[in-house]
Amino acid sequence: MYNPTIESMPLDKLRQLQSERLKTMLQRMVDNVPFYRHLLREKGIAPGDIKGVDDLAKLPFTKKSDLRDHYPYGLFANPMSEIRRIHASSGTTGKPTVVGYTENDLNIFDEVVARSLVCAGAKPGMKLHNAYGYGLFTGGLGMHGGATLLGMAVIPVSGGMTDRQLTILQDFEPEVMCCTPSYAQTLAEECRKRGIDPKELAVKFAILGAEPWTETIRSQVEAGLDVTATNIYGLSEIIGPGVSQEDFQEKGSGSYVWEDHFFPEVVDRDTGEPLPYGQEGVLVFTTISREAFPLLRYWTNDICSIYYDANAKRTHIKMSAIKGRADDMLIIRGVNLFYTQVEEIIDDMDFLVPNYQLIVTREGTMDAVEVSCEVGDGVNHEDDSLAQQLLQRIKNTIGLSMKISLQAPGAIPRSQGGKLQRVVDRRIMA
Ligand code: DLL
Repeated sequence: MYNPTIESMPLDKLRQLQSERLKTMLQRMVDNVPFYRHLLREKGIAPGDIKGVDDLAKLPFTKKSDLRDHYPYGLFANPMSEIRRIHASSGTTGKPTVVGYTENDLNIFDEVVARSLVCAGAKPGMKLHNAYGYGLFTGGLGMHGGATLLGMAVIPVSGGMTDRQLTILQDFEPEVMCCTPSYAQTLAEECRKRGIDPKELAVKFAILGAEPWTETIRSQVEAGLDVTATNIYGLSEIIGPGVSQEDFQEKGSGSYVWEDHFFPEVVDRDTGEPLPYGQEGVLVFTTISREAFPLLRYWTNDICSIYYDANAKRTHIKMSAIKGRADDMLIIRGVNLFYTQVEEIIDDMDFLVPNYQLIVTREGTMDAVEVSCEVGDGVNHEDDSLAQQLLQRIKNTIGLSMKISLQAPGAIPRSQGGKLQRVVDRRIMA
């Protein structure tokens, strides 16, 4: 553990700490952020009405549209003279979401990333191959700061330039690497193509996040790079990477949410009502200790569940892997569809590998999905019986008929360093 006092704090103490932090934050919001001052006044809520985190459900949500409406700095709670860094996440449409950090916020960012690194298997003295993009994206600089605080030597490779990444992995001998899971797939595949024996690489741990991924991708990356791969989750609005992290010795049981800083709730996608632990819904965060960019019940749009794990080393709550984003959910002939549902089926079929795309088109008034997926080495992609098997399985499991187009190995675009687009939406063009 990086900070045992906090990471294994008894739950009643943790609730007290969270409640104190929430009350302080609410007062700061009302004092310094006109948007929240008006919002709470409109709802008839004074900061004093909120006694602690148990009262959170009385408070309104903050949505991405609120951030856009106050672009770029309208929700900052500190004057610019106290801001030390600005990051932004590029939306698929329109202006980016801009977030600010005070010095104290950056210290918290470093600490939660340092905790996450230890959770993933990293130790002081190790080298981190950091292949998250450096720049406005929080991944590169976020991991960098945490690793520096932990006492690691950071190799700031950033994303892309796969040849150079492989040379660095071979020659600089980093024990830990971090990048998106789809880019880790690319690196694993390139090692195989070039005859690089992963056992000869020093790298032991891979910290993967910034996009949804599945157990099959984990197996593929772990075998292809000879690493233990864990999940890191985060979003720029809340801080960046390091909102939650999976422990390398508790793989598959979910990721610890650093809830002394980021208070999580899971709510019903339609009604906004908080859901019981273990039930899947929209993940919502309240940033109880952020200074420059405090957010009340921020609607992340990410779909998962949260739960306490009695067998866990730490006391903090865990979250399941993200199934998808509510705004990425496709509604095809009335059926809700996340691309990860198709991925799970692909994972289950021996003759396929999880290199795939879903292509959404409109035929007349109906939306249709084509699954374009690679077959494994040595499998004939033109064998129609294989396409039929996949079609049938999707029909039986999801209840939808999809066009299947099996591809030869290597045909589907790979991640060139960043997040990979799994869904190609051609409806707008149609
Ligand atoms: O992706 C921060 C990050 C950097 C996380 C590096 C992990 C590693 P944004 O660009 O603001 O920030 O995108 C945030 O990415 O709301 C999720 O939809 C998705 N996401 C992030 N981590 C995961 C993950 C960074 N582990 C959005 N699994 C979030 C699934 C993830 N989705």
